[in-house]
Amino acid sequence: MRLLNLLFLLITIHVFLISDIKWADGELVNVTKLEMFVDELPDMPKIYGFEMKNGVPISKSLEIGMFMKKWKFHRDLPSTPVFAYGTSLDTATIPGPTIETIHGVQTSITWQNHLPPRHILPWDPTIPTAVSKHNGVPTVVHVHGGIHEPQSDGNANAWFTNQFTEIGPTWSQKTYSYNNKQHPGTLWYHDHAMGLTRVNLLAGLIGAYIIRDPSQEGPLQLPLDQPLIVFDRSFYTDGSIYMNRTGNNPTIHPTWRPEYFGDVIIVNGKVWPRMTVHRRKYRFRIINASNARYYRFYFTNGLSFVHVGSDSAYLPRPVEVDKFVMAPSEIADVIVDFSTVGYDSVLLANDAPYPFPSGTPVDEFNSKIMKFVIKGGRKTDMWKVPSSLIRYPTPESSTISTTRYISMYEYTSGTGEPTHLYINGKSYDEPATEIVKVGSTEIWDVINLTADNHPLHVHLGLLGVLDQRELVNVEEFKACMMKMNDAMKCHVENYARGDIVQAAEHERGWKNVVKMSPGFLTRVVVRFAFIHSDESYPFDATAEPGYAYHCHILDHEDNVMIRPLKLVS
Ligand SMILES: [Cu+2]
Repeated sequence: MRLLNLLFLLITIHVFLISDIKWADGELVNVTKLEMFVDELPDMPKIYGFEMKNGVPISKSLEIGMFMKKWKFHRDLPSTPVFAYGTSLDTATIPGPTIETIHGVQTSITWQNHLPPRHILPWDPTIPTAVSKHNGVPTVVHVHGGIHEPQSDGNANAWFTNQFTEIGPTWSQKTYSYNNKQHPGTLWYHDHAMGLTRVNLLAGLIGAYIIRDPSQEGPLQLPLDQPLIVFDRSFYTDGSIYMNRTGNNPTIHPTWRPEYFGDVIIVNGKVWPRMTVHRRKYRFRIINASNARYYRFYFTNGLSFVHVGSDSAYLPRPVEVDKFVMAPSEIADVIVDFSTVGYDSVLLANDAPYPFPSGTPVDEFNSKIMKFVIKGGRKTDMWKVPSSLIRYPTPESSTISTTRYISMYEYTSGTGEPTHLYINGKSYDEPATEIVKVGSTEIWDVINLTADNHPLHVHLGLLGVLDQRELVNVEEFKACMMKMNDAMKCHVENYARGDIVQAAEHERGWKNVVKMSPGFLTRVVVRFAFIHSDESYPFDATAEPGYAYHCHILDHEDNVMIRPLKLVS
């Protein structure tokens, strides 16, 4: 009898596990049925990475978990299973809590994986992927834009599963230390596990991280700020997140596709939300947390954006624009002045084709982002847009030690469908070729041989665009590069002599991500030192497991547009 009971129990467990494997399926939500602007924009909870002692901020240790829970993305959509960051299951949110830190005050975070044995989204074991031998979803957290020790940088192979039951080959510590000694600004944290970045972020593992420096920023008297984390998703009618279950080359990669695009646009965890604002200035820290979607933001009534920062760094002076493009992972720090608006509401809209720049035009749905409902009369607005902000050494004046070529390739199958993408014709596993000196500044000539724009992100370093040169006879050059994989031997100088295009004015400061136009050679200064002081890094940047640089279209990064970056002294 006991044996029978045991057998029954085993069968039950087996059936449970099998049913657990089943990923969401069925019919997609008809987006025309989702009414726009019915949910209020949430303000994500704040977690403080410091504490006050006798009026002075001192360092603090935090524990932040990753939880599976249900999240309500829209009034008329059933709750969605997600992976969410938070201090508890109850308080975890999509996006996760905003981590507030103070310049120069260390924050230590123990990231805890409380995720279930299996992923809620289909992933693809045929691309280089972190795979747990038993059960468990591999995760590892990267603070994007952070200048941190390699052991706390979120190396793709430093992953861990629930309770640290299993760890990746480069895992070294449970608690990450963030010194916060860099320039003040907007960063964001997200998962970075090998081959799972696109699904782990799609499931919800994203959040904002802010470094404030009251002595530098106080005198600017900028308006109070609000993060706006923007991403696109599609949903099944049962509320679960849609992720394709079949790849574009299913015989090679069963589920991987080159780009994920969703039907609806989500801001701070709500589909097409609305935010009630007063007639005054607001500061928005806009983070594009989409897997692959670019946005070209504009207000339908012509209201403008005043950029005060680009990615994590302030600009030397404000730059006013009517429209601007954001690639995945880019951050725009903008001021919007509602004080003189003659309307009761304004729409934030998008007209960027996908893939960018020459893909499908936007439709009625993915062209809408959110609505600002403007309440009341004109307020006395104490906030200012100062004529100058924070000036760092300009990218041009840097002392350059090395120039290197970085080439972006896309490979296709016999049917012409992309199978994988590489940087410099190499996979991630091949030894580091970008070996850079701590404290140095280099020029990277980035050659984009593909048809799409790619956002290049360099861990640890800061980027400054010099210019973009159009390639002439690009097919001839590409043929040579596909064969030789060597810009010098292929005489790049004979091809990089088309039109010279300058970066947009609001993108001429120090950045963490630079958009690489297709068919262009983009010259970028890469600095491996602080920009706000001459001090050296307060950690050993040469330690293992080193850093990485990669395309921030997550579906590209996973397969495998990412390369190791090694620092030496
Ligand atoms: Cu890419």
